[in-house]
Amino acid sequence: MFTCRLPWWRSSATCKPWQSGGFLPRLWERCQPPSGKGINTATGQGQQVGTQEKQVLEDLEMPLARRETESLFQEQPETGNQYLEDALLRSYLKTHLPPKVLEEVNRDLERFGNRLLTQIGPLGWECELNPPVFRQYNAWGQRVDQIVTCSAWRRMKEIAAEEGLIAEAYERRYSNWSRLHQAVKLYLFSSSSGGFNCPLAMTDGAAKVIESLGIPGSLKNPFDHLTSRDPKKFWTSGQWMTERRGGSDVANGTETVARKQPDGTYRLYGFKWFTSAADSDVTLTLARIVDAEGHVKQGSSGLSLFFLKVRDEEGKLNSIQVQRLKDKLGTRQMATAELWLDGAKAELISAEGRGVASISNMLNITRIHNVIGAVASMRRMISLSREYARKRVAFGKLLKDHPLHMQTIARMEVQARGAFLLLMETVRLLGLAETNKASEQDQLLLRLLVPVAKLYTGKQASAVAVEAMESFGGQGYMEDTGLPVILRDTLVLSIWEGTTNILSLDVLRSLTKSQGQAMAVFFCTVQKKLELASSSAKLEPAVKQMQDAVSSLARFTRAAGAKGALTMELAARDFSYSLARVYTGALLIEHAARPDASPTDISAARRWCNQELCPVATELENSSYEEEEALLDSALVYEGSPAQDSRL
Ligand code: UCC
Repeated sequence: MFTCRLPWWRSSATCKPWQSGGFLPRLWERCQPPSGKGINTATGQGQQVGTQEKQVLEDLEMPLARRETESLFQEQPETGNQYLEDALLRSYLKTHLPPKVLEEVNRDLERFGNRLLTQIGPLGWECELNPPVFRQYNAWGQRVDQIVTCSAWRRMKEIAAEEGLIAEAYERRYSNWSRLHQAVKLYLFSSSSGGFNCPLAMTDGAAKVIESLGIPGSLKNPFDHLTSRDPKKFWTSGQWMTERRGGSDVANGTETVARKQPDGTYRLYGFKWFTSAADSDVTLTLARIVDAEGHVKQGSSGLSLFFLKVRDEEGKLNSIQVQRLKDKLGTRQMATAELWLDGAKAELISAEGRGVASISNMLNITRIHNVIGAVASMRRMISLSREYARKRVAFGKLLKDHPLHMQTIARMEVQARGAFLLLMETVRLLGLAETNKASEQDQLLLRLLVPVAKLYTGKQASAVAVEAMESFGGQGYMEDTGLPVILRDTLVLSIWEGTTNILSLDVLRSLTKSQGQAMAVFFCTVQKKLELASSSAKLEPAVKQMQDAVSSLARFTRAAGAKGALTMELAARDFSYSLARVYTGALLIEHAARPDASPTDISAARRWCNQELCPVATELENSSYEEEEALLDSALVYEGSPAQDSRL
């Protein structure tokens, strides 16, 4: 089953049997339009039945037709070593890493690129074909609540440890560049990981929370496990935040309570509605502590953060019941469960009532992982689309020779490049912050860029995945090509870890908390990057467009100060998009202003800056937000619906 359904771009790794005439090429064969020759298409009215029968018999024999059809096999688009094929990644590393670090990282990534191709990619596909199953009872009617994962999934965990996909960031052997090295490995890993990037995101987030708490004694052992390179020792973590009443509104939606025990630990009671990678070893979760009178405090300040092991030493669940696995559109390789906590033993790890603030350290890391997933997904889809264009003939020539087709791919490429540089910038700042090398400005910028990058790249990735799928025509819609898997797994990126609107409000939160300083740092940083390009004639139009956008953004921020909270809320998404486009524009220009920049770097920067860079200013100038306030959008949306109709 496995070998038959491997998607074609992974073929170079394991599919030698069918590459030379196995099952999959026949699927392609069936998808080809019938050849004019050899297959009888001329069954006109006047045709004699006898002639038809003769023709059918001939067709069944099909000596010529088969030869013809076989020559019409579509050659498979294949990607090679992802690292070696990623010119932008390589040029970024060359530009930013110190030479000694570059040398080592380069070697590691080239080796890793080969391992992805030969071993990890096929395992990832196996994970897709063998999603987890839930076994609630054993043969004797005893409740076992087992989440059964496939061997490839478990192997992926070992590989993650061997490759140091978490450890790299915490060992800091390259100081501030370690975080970037880790992020690049995760970026290469993501699209081949069979969904294992999700538990790694949360594991990284948990390690980050523990580290930011100063690795208290009780968490030293878990921290060592979470950051281990030893496959036998490595643990993954969950992040159980979402309950029935609130995925976004965690502060009001969390019903789980924590009862203190005589030994100082807590027992948790509640229902967690989405728990991703529910097969993880440990988790962080929020709950409300019950006081001596049996009361809990509602709202955000009633929430505290807990650490717990999912199973005990014997492998028995920690007073947790699995209700069921979620039936999701995508990320089906990974078990997402509904869990009852029925007295799960846990350790309080935040100050009481500081649960949200503490877990936001985890959120900011998982949001960066989300960006990694988004950029990786775009890169994979574009690589495949580009390869296909080199091999597929339509209207008498290769797709790559059709200007309109190539324009479409080029537009996707511009998006992916921008998103990649935004990711690298965010991770670069994170690396500085984690090695005490970040200035206060760097930290403010990092806090602002995480939600901006998460919300913007999530949307970009969804759009690019849909567009890239279309570039394969009908083949893109076929399950056994593997493309629908990428699309489904991409669509979650704008939802989990905070939806686009929630993240837009987080952008405002970060600005408010810094009392506007983050915005000042943003402008200053963009300006510096633009100055680097001031002597480049080729970049002049892009720089001019950016200067105009920066002026518009500055005008908006000045005007926004005088507007009410409602206007700012209505503007939050457009504002966040504007920040993303302006900052990304500055990064693309900076990259294109390097002495050894390629024509592609320059073209990407110019094309990026050709779009509307500051939509929020346009909307404000058109009085859109005022109009929306006055019209009350809910009235517009519900006009004529039964609930609004007073006669009903
Ligand atoms: O769990 C999920 C799926 C897991 C899968 C992960 C895989 C991802 C990897 C992908 C790889 C391809 S999905 C569930 C995720 N849930 C969310 O993202 C929650 C969404 N909701 C929010 O983010 C909300 O904005 C809340 C929960 C943060 C709002 O809470 P509050 O309590 O109403 O917000 P407050 O009162 O404004 O903030 C409380 C404190 C404040 O600090 P103090 O008290 O010092 O002023 C805030 O500044 O928390 C601080 N805070 C933050 N600090 C809030 N958010 C942040 C932040 N992002 N960074 C720093």
